[in-house]
Amino acid sequence: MVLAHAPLANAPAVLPQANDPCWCGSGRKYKRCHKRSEGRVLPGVVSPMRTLPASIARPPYADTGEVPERGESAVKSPDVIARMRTAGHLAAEILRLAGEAVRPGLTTDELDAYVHQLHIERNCYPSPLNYHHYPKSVCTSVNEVICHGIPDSRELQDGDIVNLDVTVYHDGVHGDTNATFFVGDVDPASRQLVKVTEEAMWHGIEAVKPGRPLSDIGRAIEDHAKRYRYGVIRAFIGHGIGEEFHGDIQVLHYYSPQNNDIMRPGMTFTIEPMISHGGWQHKMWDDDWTAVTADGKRTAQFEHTVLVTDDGFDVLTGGDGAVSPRAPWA
Ligand code: HM4
Ligand code: CO
Ligand code: CO
Repeated sequence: MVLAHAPLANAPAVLPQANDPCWCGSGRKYKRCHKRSEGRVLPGVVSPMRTLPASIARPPYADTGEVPERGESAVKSPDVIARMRTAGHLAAEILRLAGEAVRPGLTTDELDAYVHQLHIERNCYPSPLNYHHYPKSVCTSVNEVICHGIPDSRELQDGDIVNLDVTVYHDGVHGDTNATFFVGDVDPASRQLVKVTEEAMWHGIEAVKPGRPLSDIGRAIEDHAKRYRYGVIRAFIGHGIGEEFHGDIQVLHYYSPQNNDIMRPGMTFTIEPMISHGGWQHKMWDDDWTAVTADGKRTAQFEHTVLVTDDGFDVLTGGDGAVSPRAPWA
């Protein structure tokens, strides 16, 4: 088994045809052996957990990694909403600054160190850190990694796409936003995937309206993805958010008639579609966090935290200074 999965660094410059014997000497067909892992993201080394100054207020799970049972109501008070607006702006600013730092050669762990520092400077706790024992302050998901990629020693490569998912905890509430960034020169097909995914998120946001079922959001997202024959990832969904990082509300990114809870003014949740060049199926790395497409095709994601208002929506992580401030056509 070890030989059959020898490091890719041993691969020859000229690779075999799919049905020829693998270069590694396993005796198996190349397509049944090392072709599977070629061009795939490989796990690197994860550095020790970072610490924060004692002055920064911590969510309930920060010390133990255990998340208390959920109990928050879906409709938030004006006070919670006001604090979420501030948290949302801080998350949006950190995401923009982190995205501006993306370049070939930077490791995702170096990005994590920078994002961690940006939180400290803004009196924020990075919500992912120790949430269900997640070991880092941001999720960094490269190419076929769908979400929850753990920052490690892997260097970003020219041509990669990388999603940075930032959630801050500030003044007792969370603000959650993410975007997909280009590393150097990216191929046209990947650029289109990223553009269409951002558009799909905005189609979902524009479907937010009190009195309507949550399923309107998934329908709008799925319809847009289908126009390009892209896949909508099913296993990861938008969620309620507020004093809890992940609340009860579930926001599917594809159409399901069961997703029929009615949107009410004061509800807050995320819309965060993951869209792929291939199928919707995923698999997990052995770290139990990193989700990748089963077919190895690239995926992109964008996310905002939204509020249902009396006549539509308000984007708590949007506006000037956000990576994706508003619908491109609005
Ligand atoms: S944990 N990001 N995301 N994401 N979790 C560390 C970084 C994380 C999540 C997550 C998207 C949707 C849902 C969830 C979630 C439970 C079921 C425990 C409430 O964890 O819903 O977690
Ligand atoms: Co998540
Ligand atoms: Co989220």
